[in-house]
Amino acid sequence: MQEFAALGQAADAPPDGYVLRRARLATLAGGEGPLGLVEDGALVIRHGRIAYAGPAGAMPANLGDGLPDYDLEGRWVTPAMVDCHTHLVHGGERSREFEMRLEGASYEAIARAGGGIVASVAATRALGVEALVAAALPRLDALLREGVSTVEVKSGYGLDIDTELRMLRAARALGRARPVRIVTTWLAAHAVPAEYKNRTAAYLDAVVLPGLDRAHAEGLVDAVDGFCEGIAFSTDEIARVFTQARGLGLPVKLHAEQLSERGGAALAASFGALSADHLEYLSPAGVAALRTAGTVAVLLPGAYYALREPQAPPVVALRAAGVPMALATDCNPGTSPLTSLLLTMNMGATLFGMTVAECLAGTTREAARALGLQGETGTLEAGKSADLAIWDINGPAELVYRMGFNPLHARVFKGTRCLP
Ligand code: DI6
Ligand code: FE
Repeated sequence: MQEFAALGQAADAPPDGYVLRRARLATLAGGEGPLGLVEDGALVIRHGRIAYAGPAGAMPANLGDGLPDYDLEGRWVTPAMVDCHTHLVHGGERSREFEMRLEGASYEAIARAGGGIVASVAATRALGVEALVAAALPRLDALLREGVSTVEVKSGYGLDIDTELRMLRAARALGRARPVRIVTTWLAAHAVPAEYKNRTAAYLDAVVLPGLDRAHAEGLVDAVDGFCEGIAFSTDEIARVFTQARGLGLPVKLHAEQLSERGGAALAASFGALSADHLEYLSPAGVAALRTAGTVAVLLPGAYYALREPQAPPVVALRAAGVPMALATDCNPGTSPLTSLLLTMNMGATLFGMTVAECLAGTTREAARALGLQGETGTLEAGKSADLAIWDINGPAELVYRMGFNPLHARVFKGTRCLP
């Protein structure tokens, strides 16, 4: 049996297969308790996929025959993490607004005064694809260093067709620049740009809807999102965007009930949305609608924290209803300049009252579900992509408990060991 470090890295040819032994597993599927724990575990990886994950003693005899063995020396293995809601691609930063909020200005007041999302638009419009990639890479690398292997990236800081398309081209380029799975989302309905002020319908007609057709035709878009809010788009306006998405066969998701209750979650559920995100002001009727549709509630404690939002999302009601809950960074320059999914889990527990198991499921299995990738990643199960995070910890709770500490030992993406 060899040391795990002997397994070739991303640059080397991926091995046909190998066995990982002396592993402790949190499979998030079969095993003990809600985390699916296996104390003396083994994994068989073949052609980048998991062929077996479970007790070493129950591994089918011939499965690992002829494959090299690697020793994890009792380390913990979880599914690689999934950040299912980010605005990773954008120009500039907004630390000045942070200072204004410290001086007492509200997010809505800053937005109405020409700051907010619209302020990041000019900075993003100024950058070409390469510069957008260069700006996003340090943020992506911060996520990867903590064991993330799948990242959703939204457009929404271009608000004209060319820049929105450029943002998505940059997102796709990130997936070629690093060993990571990038999932793209069309979010032109994020804000109304200055040139369409008070002409929201015209903005939808001229930019959001035709741009979506183009992004789809170019293969740049995996899903469609919008911002349903008093300072952004109404449910009727979002319904137009979602109807277009449905016509193209694209799944939808929505920023809903973040700053006020608008019925966005129920609208999203009525379109069979993959997820409804934020949800601080979600009503009981909204909870019921998500439950019926099987829509994932994506909770974003980074934005809640940065805005010092007085109301937390209704975790108790979501849990009682059995709505799947995911956690994501919402990495964006305005309300969540956060690039740590580990800290996000700590915030989910401390600020929202989620359990350790909910936090870990929320950044793996449920986050994958929020992207429609539940068949591909997010658990340690035979048949899925071999996307693993290997940790130097005493137990999974330590991942949620610590703040500002990164115990990642190694990351495996599609079976290939990557530098942390
Ligand atoms: N909700 C948010 O928290 C971010 N977008 C959204 O729809 C904020 C984006 C920003 O302020 O730049
Ligand atoms: Fe967001």
